[in-house]
Amino acid sequence: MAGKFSFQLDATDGAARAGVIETPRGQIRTPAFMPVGTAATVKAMMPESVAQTGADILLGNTYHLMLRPGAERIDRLGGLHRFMNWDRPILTDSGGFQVMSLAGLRKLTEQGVTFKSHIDGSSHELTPERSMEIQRLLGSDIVMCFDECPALPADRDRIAASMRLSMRWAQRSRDAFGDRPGHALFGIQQGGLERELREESAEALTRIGFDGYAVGGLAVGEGQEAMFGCLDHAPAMLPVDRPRYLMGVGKPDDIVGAVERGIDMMDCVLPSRSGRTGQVFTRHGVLNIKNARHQDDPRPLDEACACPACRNYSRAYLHHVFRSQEIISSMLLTWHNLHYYQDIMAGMRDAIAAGSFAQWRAAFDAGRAQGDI
Ligand code: PRF
Ligand code: ZN
Repeated sequence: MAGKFSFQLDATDGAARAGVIETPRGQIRTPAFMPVGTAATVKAMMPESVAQTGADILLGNTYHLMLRPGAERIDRLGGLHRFMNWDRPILTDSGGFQVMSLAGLRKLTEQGVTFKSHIDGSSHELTPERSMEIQRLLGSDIVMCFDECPALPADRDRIAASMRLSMRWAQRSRDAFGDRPGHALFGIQQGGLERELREESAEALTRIGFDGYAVGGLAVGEGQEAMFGCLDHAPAMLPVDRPRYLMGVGKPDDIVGAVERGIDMMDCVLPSRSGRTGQVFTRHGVLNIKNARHQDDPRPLDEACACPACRNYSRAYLHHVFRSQEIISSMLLTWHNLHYYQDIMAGMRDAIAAGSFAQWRAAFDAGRAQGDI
């Protein structure tokens, strides 16, 4: 697709940033939260409903789509946007991280990774070159470098070796991606919780040159305090004029803490997955709709929320359909959770633009301290 990809930083407040990514498929307002549409669907949601929650961009997965229905098939059918009926931007993850967390028997070499499908046990290979090809066949707007990362805690030598391999793969990803106007390639910083390794990784990526930079290798078992400790320095190592994407994060307070530390984009399955398990995120904290205390409650999940679940249904109804395992339960709770996440992002964008992020943050904390919800 013709047209260009660009990032404009409009406002900063402390380390927090607000801006806009322009793509041929439309704008992405940052800080942005990307709902996860792993298998060419945000589970339980129509794409037009996802757009109504306020999402500008979705995340898709190389790993899942290459296995089923296959990247070549999606290409023949007109690409991922048309296939899933989402015409706004899509970012695709590159597959390495999902291979390591989901696939059966896997073998990692300099060349790439071979693995067995978690669906049918069939054998596959992913390399930086094949990952770039798959993401091109999908029609991804923001392509991620092929990388690898150890679960934490891991020893320093393991983290360093893995990071250096990912940096060699980043160069191969850059070479294989080529020049594709209107499509972006993001590098992924690794290095665990080690500041020097994060520096080394940021330097390697910056030298290669990318359209955006992700902070990878976090939210892999280290805990929030350690993650924030890393985010206190890692984002500032990356070019100020490019979007910074924190991969696979997180809970509402993780997201707020990440934006506070200079992150522009995030994705997480939490709001959608939790919607299917009855966990509801609100301004006042988390509630579980399964709990018997909701069965006679005529109130909405959150009086201040404008989503269809809150405008049209009581907690009693949502409790009933969850207990009855009715499909509408997943639909309504997912819609609410995604809407709430997008409300958080919009609130932060407005506060950063107004220079009042600290006040917004205090109100966010106060709402959650109210306790009984
Ligand atoms: N790399 C890639 N995808 C990811 C991660 C990573 O480090 C993470 C870590 N939280 C989530 N998803 N490619
Ligand atoms: Zn709601």
